[in-house]
Amino acid sequence: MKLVVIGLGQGGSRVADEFAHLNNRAKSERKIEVTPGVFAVNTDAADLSSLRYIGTDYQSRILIGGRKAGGHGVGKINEMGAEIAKEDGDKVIDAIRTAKRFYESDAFMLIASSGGGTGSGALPVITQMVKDRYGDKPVYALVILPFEHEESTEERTIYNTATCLKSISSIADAVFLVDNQRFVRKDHSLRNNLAKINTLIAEPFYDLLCAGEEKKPRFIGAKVVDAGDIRQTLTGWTVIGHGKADVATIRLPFFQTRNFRKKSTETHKGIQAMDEALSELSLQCNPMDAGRAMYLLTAPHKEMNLEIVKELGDYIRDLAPNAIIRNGDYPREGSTMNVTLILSQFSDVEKVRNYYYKSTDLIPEYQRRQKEVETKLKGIDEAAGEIPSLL
Ligand SMILES: Nc1nc2c(ncn2[C@@H]2O[C@H](COP(=O)(O)OP(=O)(O)OP(=O)(O)O)[C@@H](O)[C@H]2O)c(=O)[nH]1
Ligand SMILES: [Mg+2]
Repeated sequence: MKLVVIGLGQGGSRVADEFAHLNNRAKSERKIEVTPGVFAVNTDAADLSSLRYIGTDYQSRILIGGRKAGGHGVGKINEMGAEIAKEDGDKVIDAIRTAKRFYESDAFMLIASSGGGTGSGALPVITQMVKDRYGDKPVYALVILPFEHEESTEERTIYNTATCLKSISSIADAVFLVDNQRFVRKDHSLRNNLAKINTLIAEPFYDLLCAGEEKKPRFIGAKVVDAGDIRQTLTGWTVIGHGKADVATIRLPFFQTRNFRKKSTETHKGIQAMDEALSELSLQCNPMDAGRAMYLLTAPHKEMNLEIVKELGDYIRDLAPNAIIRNGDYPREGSTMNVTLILSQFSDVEKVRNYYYKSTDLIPEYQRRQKEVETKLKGIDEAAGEIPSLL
């Protein structure tokens, strides 16, 4: 599958930059292309300059809100991010249109963090514009949810997240949820290592995007996962995970026979990779609530067999009994067995529900503060009443 990727705001642009990196990898390691266009959009000029892989021209790194934001962001006010996107969104649409290879793409992927101002506000607005303009291609969103410490110290983060999620879920064909906090769970040092987290966010998409683009017969699986399968799977709230198991073994001659123990070891490795994919899902969720699922097994040819694919299917069926399950295999060289797992069409996501509850409680407080600011401003205006104006 080929994606046009658009990163919005700081977090969104940096993760989009990782997709541009994945594309470079796909080109050099596999001679295929997975992202014919990658763009970064921000109100902050310095953030745009610090990207590494996205083209450096003004059509690839797009500065919006020039006058309003002065090139310095919108300071977490996502209403302002949305307003600027409405005014300057044409710049993004123009850039997409002029991208040389845009017509080869199968879908759009728009990426933003929900807790800030620019990305959170611009995501639903630009998604809407892209959908209006290119209605025939699916438009997916990837939303990066804030760390726990941000939620507890700054309630605006929760409010931004709730408004962003509500707005994007009504427009995008599917919304990938990625929880920053998930990456800190195992490795606490990651809290201060956003670059590493960004790599981990993009990584699970690598095999998934490459599988259907392969041209060399020896890398084409018995059941290829192509853009059509992915499109059929992705709808509504969605999570993704990736896991791998090492299959490098010393190959003694008697091991190459049809030894049943060897076969069960392979199946075991497949389950091990699937377990890791499940525990590494981009957001903690209950698979019972998923309406669709897809898994892709990527492994050396000789390590793959129908039995593993079937075992993995049975495993997922037990965990997600309400889901329509799709699968595929992708033979590659190397010594690892990889599982990419997508769960989609969630009927319930506890974390999203909690954002909505918490920010509903915040609305009266925000309205009170807004009124207070207005009254104070009025007071100062009144005090200036008799002073002559220079205008
Ligand atoms: N994973 C990840 N999260 C990030 C990154 N940068 C910021 N965030 C998260 O994104 C949220 C803040 O949003 P930003 O993306 O910085 O904000 P913005 O869209 O640039 O908007 P403003 O700066 O307010 O104009 C917080 O929850 C951060 O933890 C990043 O590079 N990677
Ligand atoms: Mg910013």
